[in-house]
Amino acid sequence: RFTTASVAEELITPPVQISYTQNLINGQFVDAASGKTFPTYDPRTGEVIAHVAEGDAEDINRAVAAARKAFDEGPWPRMTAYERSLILLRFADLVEKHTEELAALETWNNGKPYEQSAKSELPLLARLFRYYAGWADKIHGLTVPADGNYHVQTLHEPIGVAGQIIPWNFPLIMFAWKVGPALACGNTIVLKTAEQTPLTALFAGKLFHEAGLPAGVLNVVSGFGPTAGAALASHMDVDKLAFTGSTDTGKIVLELAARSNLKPVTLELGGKSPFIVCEDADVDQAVELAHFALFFNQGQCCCAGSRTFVHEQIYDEFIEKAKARAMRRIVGDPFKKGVEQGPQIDTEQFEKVLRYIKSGVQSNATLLCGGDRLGSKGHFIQPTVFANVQDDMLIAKDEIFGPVQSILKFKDTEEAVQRANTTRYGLAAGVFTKSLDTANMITRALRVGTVWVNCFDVFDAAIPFGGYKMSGIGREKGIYSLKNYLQVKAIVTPLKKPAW
Ligand code: TXE
Repeated sequence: RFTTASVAEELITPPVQISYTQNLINGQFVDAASGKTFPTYDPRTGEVIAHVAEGDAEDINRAVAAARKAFDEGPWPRMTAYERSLILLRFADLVEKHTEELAALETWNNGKPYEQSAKSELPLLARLFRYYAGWADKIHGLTVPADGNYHVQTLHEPIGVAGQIIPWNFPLIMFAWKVGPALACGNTIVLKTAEQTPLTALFAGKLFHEAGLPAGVLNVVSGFGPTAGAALASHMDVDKLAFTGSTDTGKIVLELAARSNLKPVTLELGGKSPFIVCEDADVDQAVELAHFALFFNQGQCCCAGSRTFVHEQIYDEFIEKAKARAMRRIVGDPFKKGVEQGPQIDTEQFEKVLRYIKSGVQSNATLLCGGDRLGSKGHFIQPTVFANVQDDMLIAKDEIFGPVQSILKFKDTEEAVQRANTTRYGLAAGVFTKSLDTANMITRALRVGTVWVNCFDVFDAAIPFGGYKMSGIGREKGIYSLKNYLQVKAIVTPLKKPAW
């Protein structure tokens, strides 16, 4: 049986009020043009916690017009870079001041453990903005030694109005990955949040204005993908699009961008990341890390280590210990201290995960533990572990996005790498070994954007993140993220002869 904090007992009341539910356009909180609202939920119970303005094409038009004006006429791109960096720093200070409210709101709307929100994600949010504040006044072009008698220089200019569409699994961290580099480079923004988690970005938008951000620079619109999201992706006045979400929707927004004004697009999409445990591994440590790699954030991570490849020498011991670890996982009210796993985000995702579990059983993978929902209300799922998973099973190929670990056996490292690469995705991977030679071989052979060796989910602000293959286009975070939000202008001036 699972040793779970009971999900049936009385739920803790979140220590926060919901203050912002309207769209944030041109520095003002406003109702949707249509007057419509949509409900947002507590995933612990499935109950409505607020009604939020439902933005659609007209609200996106208004937000883009505000962002356009703020870019073309406003002070923001014309301020000194230092002044811009100070606003980002003030925002980071306000995030720290309001950590408890933001963390409570994030957990209430998303279901992730409050301790994770408060102790790891909120500090990272502040850190990301301080990191980008540091870049704001270090962005500059080059002097280019061209043939002929010319003085040639490049200017790195902001690209203009950035359209940004984010998902629900890390609402505030995704806010930071998108908004941070765009603001540091002097752009203006229309951000569309995920329909499941509209609340914290509105709060963060309010704090940005308190920090001194001019009106119209950051506009936040709540709404659905096919209406608000599609309007943003296809808008003629949006100069750049950044998207995080599913691979299928990534294809749609890329097409919308191409068919409208050919705005450049960066995409951060799905994954099926391998976690390779070599024969020299300390089994206890490997089990713990592989468990974290998959179950963190209810398994709702694009980079989740969702294919655990284990060497045959240690396989039997590993699967027993992986099962024991999953059964010790504490599932329950995410506001309760010590809880490791809260509910899945919504009914759709909850049902999707249960369908994949069923498919694993039907395809004869060995169900070691879990396999069902937990409790009778909300979207809680038992930590589930499958052994004897084969490469061609759906659970080994598709992104499940839930607390379902699939363990596969391998004989030698070359085989593991070859199988690890046999996927349409290429977001991330984990390698667990004591051998430097093995680590060097595997890290170079894997076709993925991040390889964590003997660690996982290290998300420092300076480390680039993004996918090979169908996991995306471009990189976020670090120095690499800046070029997504910059245009390069070459200026060529004849020199009076002789040059000197
Ligand atoms: O994703 P969508 P969903 C994966 C994960 C999950 C699956 C489906 O496997 O189970 O995707 O999740 C907006 N035009 N990931 O349905 O649809 C939408 O409103 C413009 C991986 O939530 O991709 C939201 O803001 N925008 C992932 C955002 O796209 C549209 C994180 C993501 O939603 C749109 C989330 C449209 N036509 C899910 N349709 C990751 N990479 O981390 C939807 N959207």
